[in-house]
Amino acid sequence: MSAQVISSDRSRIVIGLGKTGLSCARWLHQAGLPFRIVDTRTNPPGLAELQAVCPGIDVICGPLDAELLCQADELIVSPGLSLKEPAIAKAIAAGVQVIGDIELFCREVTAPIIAITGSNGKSTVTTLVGLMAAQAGVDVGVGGNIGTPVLDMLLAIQEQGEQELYVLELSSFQLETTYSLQAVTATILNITPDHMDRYDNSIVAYHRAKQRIYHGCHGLVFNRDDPLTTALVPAKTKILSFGTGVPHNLEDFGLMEADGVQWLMCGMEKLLPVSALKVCGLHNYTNALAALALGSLAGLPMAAMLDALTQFTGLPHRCEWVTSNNGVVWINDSKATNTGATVAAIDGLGAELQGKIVLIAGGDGKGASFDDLKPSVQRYVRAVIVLGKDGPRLAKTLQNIVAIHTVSDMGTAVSKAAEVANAGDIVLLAPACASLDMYNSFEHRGQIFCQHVNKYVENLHG
Ligand code: UMA
Ligand code: ADP
Repeated sequence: MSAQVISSDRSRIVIGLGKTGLSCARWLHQAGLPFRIVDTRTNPPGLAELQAVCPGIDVICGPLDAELLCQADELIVSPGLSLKEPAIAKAIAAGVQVIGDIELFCREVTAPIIAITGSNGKSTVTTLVGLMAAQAGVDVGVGGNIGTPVLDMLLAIQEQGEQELYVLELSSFQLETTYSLQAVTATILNITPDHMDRYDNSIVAYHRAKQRIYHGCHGLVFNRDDPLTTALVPAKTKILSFGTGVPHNLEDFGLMEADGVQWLMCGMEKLLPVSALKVCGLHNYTNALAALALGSLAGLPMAAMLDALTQFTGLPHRCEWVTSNNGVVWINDSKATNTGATVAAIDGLGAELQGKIVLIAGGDGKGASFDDLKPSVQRYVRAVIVLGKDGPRLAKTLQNIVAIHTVSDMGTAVSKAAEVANAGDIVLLAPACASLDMYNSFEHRGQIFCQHVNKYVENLHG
């Protein structure tokens, strides 16, 4: 732990009582630091647990009170709330300090941090780097936007001691309130529009938030295929790149075809044929290359990294094989919550397919345009089955290039897909939208899809 101690005489307010707010409460409570909690919801999800863990803590639910926030010295804001919320904006204007859970974490740990952001592929790359480090015998902690709040990892330190390395998935929201990251290695994997509802439809504002990951970093990994992932950094910063082309120099990572075999490359060295990976699609090959670049800048041995790569079977709800029936393969990519992810899934699967893709899509489009889907849909998709809040907008965007079927629930989407798919096709759930208009989470949406698919196949076989 660093010597930087958080002052105990500050008036501190934690805003939000979801996973992050609860972890902040646990951390501050065990540190003996006074705080209050506010949440805009009348019954926030963490309320019962908070009362059990830190009884007597002052919790204020309902609309944010600007006057209360302006009186605080420090606000610890959860990522789900925008800093543009009027009461928070007013407090910032009044000079109140605003930080997030990642900032608290960074101020406390001394072990190196590998930090990963991007529009898509974050969880896959974060998991891969964590597995690579573990395979190399490093005591590693993996957390952040991927699901484990970082302050819960800090609490574990008190019992087990600090780990040797932390691998953090960071969202643009978390980066907005982080100042002291100074990662040993940081990356932006790619930038395509996401969360446009939080960034006033401005890719510039979203990009600016993502770029904060590079502040004070010692090593930087960028994507050669996406110029938005690079940054101006001091000359002493070590820089590596990855991309789908042949690497430009001996330490960079890329792909190369030799005698009909596609290889993961480091410079001119063939590392592994892509056929040795258990995940498929060009986007997953670039995820593997990004993880190799991050691991190698952090000093992980190549043999252990390659072992981890060949063992990795992919995360649930990311281009996950569900079943195959009558020559039709069913794939669950519920985590494709923006157009960039859906394009990657369609292109990745479509390129290696005999038949066509029947796409199930729709949900909450978070204010983004669906135009970027058009070329991939035109090339690889037989029909699109749309549902959810932005289903009609999606249908309107794609209506002149592909057959559209509008449905109101996942069960009907699955039976319609079965009706229009031919042998050799893939039915792909890759919604290009968040799930919260109809489901609790992308996992919930994926589970409901899988249940309907499995029920349909069971019924077929009597
Ligand atoms: N909310 C309110 N009022 C409040 C506080 C929150 O209405 O006072 C709403 C938010 O608008 C949001 C929801 O509650 O819709 C959850 O917000 P939160 O900040 O409480 O979220 P947590 O439960 O703390 O979970 C957060 C991340 N969620 C978000 O950023 C929305 C989780 O990422 C992350 O795993 C967790 O912290 C641990 O770090 C989820 C996510 O969807 C998976 N992230 C986005 C993404 O990946 O695209 C950024
Ligand atoms: P994130 O954590 O950024 O949401 P995930 O690793 O969970 O990323 O993958 C989410 C979805 O994004 C996947 O289901 C897949 O459709 C798509 N995807 C994964 N990797 C990439 C990539 N490198 N480029 C574009 N899309 C990707």
